[in-house]
Amino acid sequence: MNDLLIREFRERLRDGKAVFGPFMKTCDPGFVEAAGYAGMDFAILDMEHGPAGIQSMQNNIRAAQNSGILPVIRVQSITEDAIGKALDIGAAGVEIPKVSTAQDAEKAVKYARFSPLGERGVCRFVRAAHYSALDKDVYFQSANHIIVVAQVEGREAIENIDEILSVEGIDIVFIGPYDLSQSLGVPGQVTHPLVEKEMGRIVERVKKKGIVAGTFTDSREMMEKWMKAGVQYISYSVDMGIFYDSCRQLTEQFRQMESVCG
Ligand code: 3PY
Ligand code: MG
Repeated sequence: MNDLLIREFRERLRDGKAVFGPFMKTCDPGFVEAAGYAGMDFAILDMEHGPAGIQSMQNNIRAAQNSGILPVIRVQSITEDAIGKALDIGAAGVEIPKVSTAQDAEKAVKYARFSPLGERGVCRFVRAAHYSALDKDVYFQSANHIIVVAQVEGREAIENIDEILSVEGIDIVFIGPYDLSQSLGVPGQVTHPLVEKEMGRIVERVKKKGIVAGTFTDSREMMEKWMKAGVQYISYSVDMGIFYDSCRQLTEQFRQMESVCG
């Protein structure tokens, strides 16, 4: 189920192309399916800021696999429980918030990968292992192909960026511009020169290390700016925000029509 999605995703990144997807807070798998049918590459199912619990997430993952969009879970913390459960229900990737030190990055890899790369808790009766229907060797090998995304989003992470980048097993380093802006004293100002300068520096260091850079964008301008800078994992807005924008635009169009027709 995930193998093909992960292979295609990794190939795109290896070819220097960008991948694109939203954060999603929905508890309704239908929205995840719709994002897949729209051709998006990945969905970041958000357990850090979203209300969905692990049971809803399991169905969100089924929907993602059904419509060909890579399911990544943003876990709530760098803990064995949060990371292990997300992978056990079948996430093809985990996105770890607030990775600020090399030790944080090491913990993320340790909890996300089986031996010899890490020490992920083992149970082969979970959805990811097809409830034991998958051959054990196949499961242990294929499970280690999952994508690990480390979010760097504060001053401490900036200070420790080289140490974080030297940890083996991180596929994507993702800059969280909102938390970063707060940490730099300009909360919410994600296009503030101070924030853009630090983001630019991190992107250069990440690329130099041969790691994929990612970030969050919530405007076309931001998306274009960071794609031009070589950011390949582009998250754009949030399901609720996308829905809100659409509703607002339609309402504005309706009000204009009303004033002409009515
Ligand atoms: C941030 O901007 O802080 C994120 O975590 C991504 O939205
Ligand atoms: Mg954040």
